[in-house]
Amino acid sequence: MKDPIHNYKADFPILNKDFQGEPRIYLDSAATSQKPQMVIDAISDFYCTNNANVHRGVGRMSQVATEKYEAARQTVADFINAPSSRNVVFTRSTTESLNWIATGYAAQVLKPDDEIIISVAEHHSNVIPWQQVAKQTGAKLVFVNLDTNGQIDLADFQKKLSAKTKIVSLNHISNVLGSINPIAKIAQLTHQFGAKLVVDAAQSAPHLKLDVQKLDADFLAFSGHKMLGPTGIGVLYGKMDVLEAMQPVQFGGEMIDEVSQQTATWQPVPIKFEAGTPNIVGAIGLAAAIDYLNQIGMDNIEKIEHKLVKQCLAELKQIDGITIYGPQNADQHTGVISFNLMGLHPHDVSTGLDLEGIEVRAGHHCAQPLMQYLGVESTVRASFYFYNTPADVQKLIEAIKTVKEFFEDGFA
Ligand code: C6P
Repeated sequence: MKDPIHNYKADFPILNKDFQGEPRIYLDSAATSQKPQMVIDAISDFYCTNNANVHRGVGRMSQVATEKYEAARQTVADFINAPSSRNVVFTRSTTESLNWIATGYAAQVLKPDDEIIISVAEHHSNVIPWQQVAKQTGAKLVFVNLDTNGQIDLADFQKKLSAKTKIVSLNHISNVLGSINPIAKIAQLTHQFGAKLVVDAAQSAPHLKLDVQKLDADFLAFSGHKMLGPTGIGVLYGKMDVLEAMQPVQFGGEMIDEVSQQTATWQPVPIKFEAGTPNIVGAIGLAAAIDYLNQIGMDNIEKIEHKLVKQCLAELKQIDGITIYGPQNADQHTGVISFNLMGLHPHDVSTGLDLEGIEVRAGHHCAQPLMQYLGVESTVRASFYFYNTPADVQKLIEAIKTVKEFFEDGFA
């Protein structure tokens, strides 16, 4: 277990270096997180000492590679408290997981006039697969609104839930607002109508202790790269009944049981979904990332981020002409803060911050329906992780003030 005042940046080679000769503060972890040396070493060690394909050869290298790949699946299962490693399917990303759920499960069960409920705050990855499935099946896509804190409006949700609802698919944490949805409560309401709940945990898996059994989600999706792991590895968790009912979306080597000229049968869950050579080193890198997160403890990560958010919100609120979107109180907030400055375009603000050595994101954050709902085209978004420090927050605030003064003086 790491000491709570550990200098986390020291574990991340990229955070200890200048970028293009200048110091830089990384506040874009909601887009992708940085990687600790431990993860980089796990990837490099596998390629240097053990590289072989999995689930195929009887050779010892292949056997050890298979053991490591399956151990990584167990590490993920333990991290989210899944009943078994069989509930964990490796995918490429949250996006791929959600697409597979929509195509492999929902498209098989939905009928014309059935309803899928999502929210106005979903990432495009949790909108477009449902639009496609709705078109394909004749089901209707229904949008639930947000309350003043940027969370799912539970009254509106209950109004829209009905016997027609077959799928509810919602984010656990909004990638724009940082608001946390009460998933366990949403699951209880969803299940009263016999519908299935899909949770987009892309922004929660890196930051909160996830317990899929307590949340009672039927499906849950997240990406390795936002939680210190490499890109190209994602997770699709499912309860066994829905995974058994779900059809594979990709076909080929490894996922089959027997193949004849005209027919084929599948391996059991989860291998039936993992056609072809999987991202072996991605899974091993993700397991190393989880080991690192466990050394800190997800509770400590929450505490560190909560302090940063509290400091940042308090300081931002002192800036004239700022609009902060989402919850205004740090207790309901994770480390994602979106804002705009009156009269300034978010892209100009982020370019100004970039020149000040601060990496943030500006734009619609792949959530255009949310931008329409908020009545804006885009926002500036700063997103924190446990490796950020109070000094990083202070530098962000000073840089925002500098950028604001620059533009205001420029236009005076
Ligand atoms: N959000 C962001 O900057 P992928 O790209 O498949 O790893 O994750 C997609 C995704 C799905 N849901 C939510 C809530 C997300 O935040 C994301 C990724 C990044 O906000 C990149 S657009």
